[in-house]
Amino acid sequence: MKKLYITSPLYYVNASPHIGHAYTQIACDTINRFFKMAGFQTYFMTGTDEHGEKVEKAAVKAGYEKGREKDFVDSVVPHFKELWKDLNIKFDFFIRTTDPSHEKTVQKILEIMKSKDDIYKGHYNGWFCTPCETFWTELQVKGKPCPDCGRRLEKIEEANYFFRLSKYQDWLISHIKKNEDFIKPDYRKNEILSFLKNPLEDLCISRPKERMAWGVELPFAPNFVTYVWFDALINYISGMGFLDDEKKFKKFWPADFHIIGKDILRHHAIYWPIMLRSAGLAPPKTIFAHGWWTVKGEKMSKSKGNIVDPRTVIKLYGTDALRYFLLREVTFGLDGTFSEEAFILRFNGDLANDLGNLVNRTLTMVDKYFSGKIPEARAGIKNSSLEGLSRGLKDKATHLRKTLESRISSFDFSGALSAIWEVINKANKYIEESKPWECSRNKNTKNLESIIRNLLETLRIISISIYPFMPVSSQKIWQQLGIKDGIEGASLTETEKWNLLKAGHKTCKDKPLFPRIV
Ligand code: ME8
Repeated sequence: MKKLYITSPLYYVNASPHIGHAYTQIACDTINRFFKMAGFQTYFMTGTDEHGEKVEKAAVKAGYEKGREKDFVDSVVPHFKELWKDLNIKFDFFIRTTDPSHEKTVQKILEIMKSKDDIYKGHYNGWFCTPCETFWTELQVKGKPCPDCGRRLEKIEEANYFFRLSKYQDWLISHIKKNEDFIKPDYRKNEILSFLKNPLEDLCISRPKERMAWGVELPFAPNFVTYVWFDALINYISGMGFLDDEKKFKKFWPADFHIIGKDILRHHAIYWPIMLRSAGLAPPKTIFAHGWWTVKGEKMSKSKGNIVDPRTVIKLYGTDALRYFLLREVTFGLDGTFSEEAFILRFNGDLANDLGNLVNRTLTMVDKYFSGKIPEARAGIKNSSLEGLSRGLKDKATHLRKTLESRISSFDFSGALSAIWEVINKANKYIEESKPWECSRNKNTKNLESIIRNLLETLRIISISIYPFMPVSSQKIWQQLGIKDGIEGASLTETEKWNLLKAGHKTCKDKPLFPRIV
């Protein structure tokens, strides 16, 4: 069985999650569900990034004394878990960087690197951005604020430990050039390659405890804790059994997909592969950096007060509509603007009009013409125009799988959804063109059976195909088709088959899936 190991970033627990965080999770969950359905043994890991100065400051701000950071993070983590539940994010493991097994792994990796002389003690003289948890050199900032977030930097001059990034620079450049899927999209790969044209500075990987003690202690220097990024990146192997489950680790490592936002690409595409190389481990196969959701052209941030809270959207319009909008509206990789107007347009157009109506019209006809029972799979009249229309619909629906596979494998969620919508639109058009009401009027039962049957088969294929994106609606359509088993047990291969529904089975028409927003 083919395996797939997919990871999300670990979210900082300094504040509650917003639409941007939900976006990464939904993308990971969709890929995970899709490959599971395609027969892969998948493993999706997510979690929380709990150490470092940013979280420590948030703890103090929330009224926790220094030394009680763990109580603070324990109080925040449930908010993340609850939101993932509300968004239907199905992960295999939730890792916290305060898990003892993770901390042990961090220390083990540090020891391996130290024994290879890849870690040394030096003097740090530069700048630090707490909101980004990033070190900057004088040359990079030239008296300006943080190049990433534009906020004020803190000057740091102190003894610290360093990791020899520079030693591996040539190896990394050649690895990126040789492995075209390593950094995606290609324009992000080019950004990293151009960054690597300048010599890499060694990375400062410690903070002295006297200034910042909320972190994993360096095993060879108890007065220091590990720099939060160095600690957090190691989750991808610590949560995969690097120390305690060799069999699992061998099976799933290297990770297939690290899905991240573009702001944390340098950490993932430069620090992380070099850390792995130093520790004698293989780099991940693909790192995909998606864009940002902005509000009126600005990145969402708590301090700007322009956060879109996913819970509010879910309450108003439902989880599936949010999942659909985020993955359909913007090409994965590019930035997108979140607005209620755009959301409502998609909802009323794609969900209520196209998909919702198709389900509703089809099941209404099953009730009206066949007392709610699935008609026999009969061929219509040979060589008729109906036969041509029906073949067109069947071909489009049963060929969908290949398109979905190629688009989702290249992270083109929007393209995958638009391929599904082509089938939905074709089915709606098929109703107009085949005119089942005329067959009913003319008592042409054979053709009427054939039309309704074809529509039901198309709905069956659509409900499997939308499952990775909209698991709740997919299950609802499945149930309306009268299928008792859960949709999560369905396989993608069933979308290539026709006439699988059992004739005579009762359908269960329900209320509209997506009532129009007025
Ligand atoms: O960076 N639009 O955590 P984080 C889209 N702990 N994505 C957004 C976004 C937005 N407006 N805002 C944030 C960290 N994100 C580290 C990761 S991994 C070992 C450590 C995305 O909570 C962001 O790009 O600040 C990132 O991928 C993720 O949310 C977590 O951000």
